[in-house]
Amino acid sequence: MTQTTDHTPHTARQADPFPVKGMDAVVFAVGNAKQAAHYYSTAFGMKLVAYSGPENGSRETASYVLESGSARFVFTTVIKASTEHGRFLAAHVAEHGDGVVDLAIEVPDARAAYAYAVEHGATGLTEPHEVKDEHGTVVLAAIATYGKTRHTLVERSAYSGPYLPGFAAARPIVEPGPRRFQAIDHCVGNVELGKMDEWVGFYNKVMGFTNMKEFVGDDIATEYSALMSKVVADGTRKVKFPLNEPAIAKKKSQIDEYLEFYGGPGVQHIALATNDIVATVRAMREAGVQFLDTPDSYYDTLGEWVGETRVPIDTLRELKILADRDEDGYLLQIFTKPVQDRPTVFFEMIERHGSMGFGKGNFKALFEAIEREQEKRGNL
Ligand code: TYF
Ligand code: FE
Repeated sequence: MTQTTDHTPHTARQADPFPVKGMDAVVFAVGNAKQAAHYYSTAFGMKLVAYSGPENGSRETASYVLESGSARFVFTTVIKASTEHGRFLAAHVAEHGDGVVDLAIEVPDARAAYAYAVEHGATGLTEPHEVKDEHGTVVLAAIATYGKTRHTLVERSAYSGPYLPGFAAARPIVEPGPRRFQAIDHCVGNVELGKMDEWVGFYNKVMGFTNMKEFVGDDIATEYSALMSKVVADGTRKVKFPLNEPAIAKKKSQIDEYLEFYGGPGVQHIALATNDIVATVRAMREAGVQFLDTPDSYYDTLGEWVGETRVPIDTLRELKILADRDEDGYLLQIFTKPVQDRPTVFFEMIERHGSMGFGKGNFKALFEAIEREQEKRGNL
């Protein structure tokens, strides 16, 4: 199922060709940013920290910036399209539904990062430029990735404002409770049949990202997953991008379902790191978030192979949390159902204890759960 390949981070061998500090933000284009901000506040426990809209000079778009620890989400919508950017956002929502338009990466030097990427074959979308306000200067540049998704490269070491120039500080929408997650763990892209290796190569060349050892090959794909998957990551393993493509299997691939309803390649799921998945899942379930179901039979044999975990098996069973172990440790994870009407974007909550993997021991249980949902939608 898992084969070993070279997954030595760059830093172990040579200077990192494309240094990154981490994920800067996940930017969503949505139909109703005001309501999205409310959902991510109440259901995901995030804190609204900044806003840009007609009240502070942005007449075309409204954007809400929410944080949970180092994780930052931005929800943007169009109020009245009058520029190319506004028309892009309006068309994006019309064509793809709510989705991710930008996996923004914080870099120490945006000009150097952009130059390296474009030199190595990236399509430049925005040349490096400075934006300033009373809080300092940010350098921004952007390159294209799969579908209509982009990577904005953000250099913000000389900036102290709440997000970017043009945004005003905002107060939380609801009284914040305990934090439900503290970081973005990984961001997964779905690409078309036969394109996974091209996009892996893109990240290898353009960003110097290296392949992690965990992947789903065609053996496992035809058996039950109906997808192939590889993971690329930066030299420090702070930014991890798994890439999926559909596989021809016994059942219609969940990736094909995504591509059909999203209208092309795009971000499939965002995994959020928590250090108390039990409290997080309880709070999210109470707030009405729906998670994929896991049959009781999974828990009947779990203890035999996963060994001791922080959380008793009965609690995992109650909350339908999955567990996996590899040579480095274990992880606990759970997946939401899609968070919009289209069967497209969803989230994963993950609590890591040493394991750097993605839950390969759960792929069978997970993909069967996804297929049960596909069947309910009539898409299997
Ligand atoms: O990110 C991952 O690789 C895991 C497993 O459609 C996964 O979360 C892979 C594909 C998928 C759902 C989960
Ligand atoms: Fe994942």
